[in-house]
Amino acid sequence: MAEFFPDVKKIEYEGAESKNPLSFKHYNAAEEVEGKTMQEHFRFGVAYWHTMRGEGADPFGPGTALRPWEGADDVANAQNRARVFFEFLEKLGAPFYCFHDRDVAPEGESLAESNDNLDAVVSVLKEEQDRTGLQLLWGTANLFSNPRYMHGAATSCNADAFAFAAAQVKKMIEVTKELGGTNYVFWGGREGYQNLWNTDMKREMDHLATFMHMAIDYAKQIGFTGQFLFEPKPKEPTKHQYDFDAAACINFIRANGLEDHIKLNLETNHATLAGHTMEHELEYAGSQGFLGSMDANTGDLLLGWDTDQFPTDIYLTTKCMLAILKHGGLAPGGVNFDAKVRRESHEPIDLFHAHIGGMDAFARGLKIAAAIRADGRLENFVKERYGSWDTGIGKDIEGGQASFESLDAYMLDKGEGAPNASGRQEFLENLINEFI
Ligand code: XUL
Ligand code: CO
Repeated sequence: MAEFFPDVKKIEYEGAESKNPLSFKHYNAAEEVEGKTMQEHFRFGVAYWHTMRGEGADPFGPGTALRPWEGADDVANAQNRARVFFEFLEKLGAPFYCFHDRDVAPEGESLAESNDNLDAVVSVLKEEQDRTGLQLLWGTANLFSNPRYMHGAATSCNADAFAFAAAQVKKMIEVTKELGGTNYVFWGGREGYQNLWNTDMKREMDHLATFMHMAIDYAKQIGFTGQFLFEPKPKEPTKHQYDFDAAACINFIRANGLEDHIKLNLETNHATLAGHTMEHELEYAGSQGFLGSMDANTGDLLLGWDTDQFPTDIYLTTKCMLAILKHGGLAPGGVNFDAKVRRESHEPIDLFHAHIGGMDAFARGLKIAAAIRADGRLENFVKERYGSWDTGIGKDIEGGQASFESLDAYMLDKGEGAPNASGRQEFLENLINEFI
């Protein structure tokens, strides 16, 4: 088969001194950090929808991307595109990928035709996985592009839209199983509302819970053991998405008895749209036992939408990796680049620059986070800050040996509490800067 990136050889780790833009300066797949290789820490994934299907269109103009392998929107070209993708993955050295059903194969005139189209491309994906050893991190169904989902899918007012979505998810769970995917993602594309005048919120959310129980039952029935993941996002396309943020998702999961089956796939730009930082979302999910995987990207804080840019900010990746290491890592999840090159970066080579930059930024974040943890001053500071809970009255409260009455007696006797210590925020910010 002809090469589609003839000017690019396999991207190698060349070290921090290298000036070769097509090399890794920090991502060294085999290098061990805290007892695991970088490859095992990150489990980097490439998003098919952005990398292969993103053309750079925006509301003001059509796509600009030069993609010499593109042609008719038919199954033959979809199969060829899948082979191009694996050449890209192999040369980049990312071990995983992710896709929606409709990214890889054209939608047909009927559900049956769409399923046939999908099968025809999945057989190429399978062949390419077997040839290269590359793996599927997660599969998902596109329940938001087709006009039938204008009111949502599992939360639509139209029961047939729910039924169609169920059929699509059924098929994609089967496909994800066939390809050995380690996770399956539910991003609630249009699961939300624009206007409460026409919306029965309670009924819509109950339908979403019913949908998830059906998905879990079907996965069990066919023996799919991958992890189910919810991907929170607060807005866009709907004004108010039901999966707003980690806290809203976890509440929904627990309220509907889904906690043994669903974790979270957190995305940086979704966190910032929700008014949070990504480290907040990672920490919240991790502390509640729901950290599953991440969609790595970054937003532009001067714009108010999901710009899905590649992450290059070392502070951001350091904070992400501190949270991920603290909560025991992401596997079977991973770090999927849900990110796209800018409309102006329209040449195929830009796809390499973008992914190399993201992988290197995460590798630096990992090394910095590991150094901060090995140093121990940050951890000790936090431990000491909560020292009043390790002995005396604090220990009694945490141990369940206190009541309002006993605390009232304690304070009446003591008169006033112990003085507060400084939070030392600036001291700690300076401490982190020692490592960046
Ligand atoms: C949308 C988004 C999706 C999901 C998968 O903002 O992030 O691409 O990751 O459906
Ligand atoms: Co995403």
